[in-house]
Amino acid sequence: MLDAFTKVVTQADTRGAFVSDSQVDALKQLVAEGTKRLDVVNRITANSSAIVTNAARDLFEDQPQLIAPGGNAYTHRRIAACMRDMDIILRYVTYAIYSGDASVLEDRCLNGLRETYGALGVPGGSVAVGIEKMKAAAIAIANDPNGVTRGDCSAIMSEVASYFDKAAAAVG
Ligand code: PEB
Repeated sequence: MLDAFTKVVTQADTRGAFVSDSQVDALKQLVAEGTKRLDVVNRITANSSAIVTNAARDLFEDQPQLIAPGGNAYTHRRIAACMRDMDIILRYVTYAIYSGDASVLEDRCLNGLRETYGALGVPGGSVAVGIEKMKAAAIAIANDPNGVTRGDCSAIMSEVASYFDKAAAAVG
């Protein structure tokens, strides 16, 4: 598992080089903007149950076949497993945002997930739709200008979006 700092160090070490000026500048920027990152993580974390539940409710409304007899989320046991999966994915997305690097999400959550879903008969495309719904809700919550110092959050928001997109692409 890497973070934005260890990634730069690992890459430099592979080349046997010092960390470059442009890499130092990028890390300086990351530190300078660090409060935005932590605010985003805090907001998503504090609202995680609502984000998961609303996304699942929306998904089942759009794709009612999932919860109909024969659907992969039919019976409460499977609905619970489905919501737990969405919660796990959201949790790993928050770890990626926190560390400024996708490797924790990739290595510990997404690696092999497509194959797992294939073996279980879980429709990956539907999971991807659920993830995109969580993305929309998470960004709406994280990007709310009320209650925080206002500033330009476009860079952190596109970074956040990229982690959700990565998760959706890994299973969809
Ligand atoms: C991944 N999901 C399921 C299982 C595993 C995962 C390993 C099998 C074991 C179990 O049931 O607990 N576990 C999960 C994950 C990590 C992990 C992400 C990452 C670290 O360790 N079914 C649907 C929806 C979708 C869904 C589209 C959006 O119709 C999910 C939710 N996952 C789903 C369901 C099951 C499951 C298991 C319903 C249960 C399947 C079954 O038992 O038949």
